[in-house]
Amino acid sequence: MKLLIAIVQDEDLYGLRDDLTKEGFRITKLSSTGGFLKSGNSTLIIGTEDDLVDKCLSIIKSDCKARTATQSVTNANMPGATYMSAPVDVMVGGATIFIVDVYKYYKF
Ligand code: 2BA
Repeated sequence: MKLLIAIVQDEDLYGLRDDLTKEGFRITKLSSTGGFLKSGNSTLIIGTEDDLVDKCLSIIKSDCKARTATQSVTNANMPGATYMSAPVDVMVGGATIFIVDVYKYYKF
């Protein structure tokens, strides 16, 4: 058994959640915050059998889109430009996924 930890953008969450549950995947959604943009995203915990991992990944891949977000970066290094901030575009997602082996799985 594998545990997929998928960090996705909130914009993709509802379609993805529906598609995964329709295909029989069990998911837990956690509200999370990215360390860099400090904006909300969603983390899905998905426990599944080894032979279903590829199917799960292909659903996530087709539902989660990369987007550009603008982040203000403060630059205090330039003389006379103390704490001026400049907007910088960063590409976010589709999805960041970690896959880990499940040592044991209990359901009581
Ligand atoms: P954030 O940390 O808010 O990062 C948003 C996007 O900002 C990232 O997109 C990346 O393009 C950029 N970024 C992040 N850290 C950066 C840095 N130190 N310098 C320059 N650009 C940086 P993604 O890579 O697609 O990540 C989307 C979200 O997935 C992240 O939100 C974070 O919540 C999570 N994530 C990504 N990689 C992770 C990792 N290795 N461990 C834990 N969470 C991760």
